[in-house]
Amino acid sequence: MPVAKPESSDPRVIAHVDMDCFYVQVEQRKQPQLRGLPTAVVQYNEWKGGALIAVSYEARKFGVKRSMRGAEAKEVCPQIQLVQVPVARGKADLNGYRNAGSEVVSILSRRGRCERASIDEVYLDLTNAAETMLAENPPQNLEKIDDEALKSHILGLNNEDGSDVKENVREWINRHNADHRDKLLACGILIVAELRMQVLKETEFTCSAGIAHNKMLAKLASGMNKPAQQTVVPSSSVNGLLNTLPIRKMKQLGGKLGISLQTDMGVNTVGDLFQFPEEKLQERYGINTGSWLWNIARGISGEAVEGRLLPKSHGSGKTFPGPRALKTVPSVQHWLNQLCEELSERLCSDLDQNKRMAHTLTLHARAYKSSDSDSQKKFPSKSCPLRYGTGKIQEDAFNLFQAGLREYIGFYGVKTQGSQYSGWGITSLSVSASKIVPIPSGTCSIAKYFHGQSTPHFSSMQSLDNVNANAEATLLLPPGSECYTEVNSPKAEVDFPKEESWIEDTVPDLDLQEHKDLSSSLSKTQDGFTQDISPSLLSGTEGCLEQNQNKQERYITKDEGQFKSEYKERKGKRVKDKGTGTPSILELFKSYNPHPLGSSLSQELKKTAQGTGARLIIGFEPKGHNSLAEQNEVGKEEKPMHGRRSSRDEGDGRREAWSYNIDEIDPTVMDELPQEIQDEIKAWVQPHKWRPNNTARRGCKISHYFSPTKKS
Ligand code: DCP
Repeated sequence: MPVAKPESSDPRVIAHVDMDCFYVQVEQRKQPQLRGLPTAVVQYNEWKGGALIAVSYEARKFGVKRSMRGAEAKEVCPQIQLVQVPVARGKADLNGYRNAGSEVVSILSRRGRCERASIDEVYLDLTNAAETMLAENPPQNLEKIDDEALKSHILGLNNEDGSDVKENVREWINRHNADHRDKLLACGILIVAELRMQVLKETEFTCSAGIAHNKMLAKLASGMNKPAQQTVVPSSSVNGLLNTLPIRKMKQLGGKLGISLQTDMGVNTVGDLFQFPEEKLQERYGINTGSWLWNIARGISGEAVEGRLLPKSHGSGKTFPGPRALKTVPSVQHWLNQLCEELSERLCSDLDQNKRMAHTLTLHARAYKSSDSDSQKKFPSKSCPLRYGTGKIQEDAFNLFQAGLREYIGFYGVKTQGSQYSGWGITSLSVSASKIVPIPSGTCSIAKYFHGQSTPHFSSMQSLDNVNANAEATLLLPPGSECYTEVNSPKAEVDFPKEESWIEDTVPDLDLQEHKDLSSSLSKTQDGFTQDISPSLLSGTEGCLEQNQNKQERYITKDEGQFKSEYKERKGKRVKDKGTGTPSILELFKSYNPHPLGSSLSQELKKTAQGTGARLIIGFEPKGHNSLAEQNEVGKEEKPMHGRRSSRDEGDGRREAWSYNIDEIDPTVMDELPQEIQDEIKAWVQPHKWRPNNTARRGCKISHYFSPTKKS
């Protein structure tokens, strides 16, 4: 649920910048002869001319819309130029668009904290830049104001018929008697206009922007005047902006909460929401959500701009509409392999360029059953710890799919169908990698990890006796602290590529989106998690080596002397001057042979596991394993599984991937679970620490959650 955060009393200057018809602009830059012509980018699937995924503003004038297919667009605009999205592995290849977005981000991040929100959207916190401008060169003293700034739309500014609109804007910017908030916005107008012009000059792309005192209002404003314009929301205009705004247009209200407000409370506009007392909203939706709703109805939002230039997750997906639905397990496996290959490439590239590793692999699918009264049932999304290496990701994703399918159609349906059609179809598939954290740097270097010198993951192991206490402390820093800042600082020598994005034919699930938003707010309320690197995660990075061998090397600032000299020998002149001369992470992995089961680390793991005898299976069961629910059924109790082990655990090498010593539960995986389940697990793991929060709801026990017949 969203957490209500009061807006800081100090006014902020926030901008939301959104590229105009982004994919079209990227294609027009590649083919300049298309500039100024009605143009659209169409999806890979060519049926009826392909689905339109981006439409130029020239084409929009003819009534061409994104919901159309190419053939339909040709009917309303015969001269339209249709450009097919680039293709790789039988699906859209968005790398060119991601990289183009990164070019823009690197320019926009020059004036303040920058949060990359999607492939073509960015939030900027320009408060410091605006305060500095106000102190040193306030707008009221400016004689010359750039035309781009004068073209701004200031909500609430009275542009009477016949008055010179630009002159009105100039007066507003130059006002001496404006309050501090408006003066800051005036600075914001100038800064954003300048940034947008810089983007145009350096990339040839136009963008539009909203400028306000918080993210929510800035985002609402950026879409109001497109293309290539900016819109400003002074405090005095907030109520006017929100009053008639449909409730579902608000961030986080596009899903179930928005529907509930409409159907249960009769709220259709933000103005309707404004009428409800805070207590009433809290009564219906809980304290936090109620307050949050009350605040947003007034345009109040304390959500901060996160300093994040890199994506929070990577995803790859594809839809299979109508007759293209996948109806056999082998066909699903074929496509999963393609998607996982792409995902793995992006993970390797992220590891290589940004020194980051993802911890959680998630599979989403949409499905139908042709002969079932339960046609509303959704295909369950499944997650597991992410292991690096294309083959491992493929294997794990396929296991996740099978676990989901078992739950969706029932165990026997999966068992009996083989490669025969058995009444189900998959209409969309996607895999994503999330919980991406930087590899701890400095004292907690990856080399030390391999040499067993420090890692919180193994810090409890007796045999790893040379644990460096300082290193451990560094590792335990929550996200957002040292390690993270280093990677995200605009000055850091990192590329800013790759944004989380889903190809057009991956239909984003609004409910899932809402869930994502809500769970991210939730996770912020929890303790910072340990930035550990699990062995399952590390084994397999050797796959990245091959994939990246021919790529330009980037360097990490670490002190692994032995690797450094080896590296220099091998790479010699490939050392770039912007790097530090220290080895690339990939080189580092080359020097190590991380066999998942044969490694000493794995042996340590096994020893520890045997020592405590405590294991917990999270999320789903691999083939040949009892599910947690099954285990509980056998034991006829819902209790922590200390000391309990399935007999089928023995001798199955894959067990390492799915089951845990309870000391080693990956907190990032726990974040995926419902709060009450998280509390329950935490109470088992660290009773002294978590018992106060152990408020599991009745009927929401862990066995319910994992059970295929889960009702709650
Ligand atoms: N996109 C996609 N599939 C969708 C929606 C969008 O592939 N269903 C891609 C193509 C868009 C890009 O994402 O160019 C950005 O989407 P926007 O919604 O921001 O739309 P545009 O940038 O195309 O146009 P606008 O100027 O209206 O923002």
